[in-house]
Amino acid sequence: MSINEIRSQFPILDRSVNGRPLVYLDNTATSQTPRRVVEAIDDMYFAHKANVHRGVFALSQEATDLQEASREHVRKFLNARSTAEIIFTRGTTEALNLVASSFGGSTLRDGDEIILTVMEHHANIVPWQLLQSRINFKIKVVTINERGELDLDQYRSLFTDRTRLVSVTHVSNVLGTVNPIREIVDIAHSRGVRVVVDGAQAVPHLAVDVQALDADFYAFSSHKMYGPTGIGVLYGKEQLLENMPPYQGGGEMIGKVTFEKTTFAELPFKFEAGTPDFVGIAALAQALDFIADTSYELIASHEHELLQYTTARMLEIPGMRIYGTAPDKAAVISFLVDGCHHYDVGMLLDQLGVAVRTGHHCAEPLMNYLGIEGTVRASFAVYNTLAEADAFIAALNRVVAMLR
Ligand code: C6P
Repeated sequence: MSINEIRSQFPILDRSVNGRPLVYLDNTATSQTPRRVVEAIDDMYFAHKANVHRGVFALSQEATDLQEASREHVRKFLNARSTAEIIFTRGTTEALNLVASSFGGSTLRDGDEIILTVMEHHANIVPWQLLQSRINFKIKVVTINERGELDLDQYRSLFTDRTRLVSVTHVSNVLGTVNPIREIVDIAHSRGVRVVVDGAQAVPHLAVDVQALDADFYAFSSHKMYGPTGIGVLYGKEQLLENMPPYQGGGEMIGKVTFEKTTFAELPFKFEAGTPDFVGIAALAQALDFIADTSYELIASHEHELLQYTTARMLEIPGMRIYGTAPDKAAVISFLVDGCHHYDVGMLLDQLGVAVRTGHHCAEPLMNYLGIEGTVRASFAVYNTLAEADAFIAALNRVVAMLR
């Protein structure tokens, strides 16, 4: 499939912003949505809307079937063993809160330790800190080298006989670094320690096989991988999920309720309290099909070309500093230009039609570690083109000339 054929599936890419053709380079925050996903949402609302797992009537059965077909799609997508291991959430954030509250809350004890990394998104830091108000455990932090890669020797040295859990991002939303998850998992498992993986920035770019990674939990959001907003997935090994208490209470997650005692539903429903976003869940299957039809091979090779080309062109600009230069890197470029404030760069780029993100990217501890307030971040998706990279570089040169 050509990039132009891919682009034609995303109507938003044809619009202009501030009188210029839109160059959308904030894909790490959220990617754009192909027509087939929006059509699936329409179809759910216009033809199949009824509450799921509740009605005996045909419409409810159809909605339920579409939701559960999507769960099977996600199972295949991650190569999970069973659909019991696929829990729908509101996003990565809710998935990580679920793990911290339910798994962390039921397994950690006062005096225990967990390991995070300095490149974590707030969604993989704050839920653990909230849990610290209930349990007095310690958070240890893996640092990075000058390329933005995790220091695995230091990681190994953090383990003690009180280490109970490692929670780590697969791909950094700031540095782009692709972390060696299998190695990280093996090191932890050899000490009997469980591993949670934040896959929010991995699934848009690379194929994930949870069995090959041997991760105990894996979380991601649909809206960053061409799917609808408001939907995420938590994968967990069945035996772990089986032993965890429910995260929220309400309809759907129960077996039998009396005022004296409530029993809980089987997996995965035990963790899906209330009416789910069955419209979004059904449409997520179309995003997975879009990725399958496009293929991760094409996504990876095209994004790699965009990354290499844009990085080289950016480095021609005097005073350019790029944060994150790992050889194994997703197409995310965080940068600062000497003498230019990151907000000014972002706002002026917008005037020229280029959408990038500025600020701390919800990774303040990483910014503190790097000794900076924030960066400008340009991030690519499979529909971006080399011509857009050129437009971005031309706009950036103009902005830098203006600010200096
Ligand atoms: N990062 C970014 O611009 P939610 O908001 O739940 O869909 O995803 C949270 C999240 C968790 N982990 C990582 C590594 C992430 O990058 C994100 C979201 C966006 O970088 C929005 S802050």
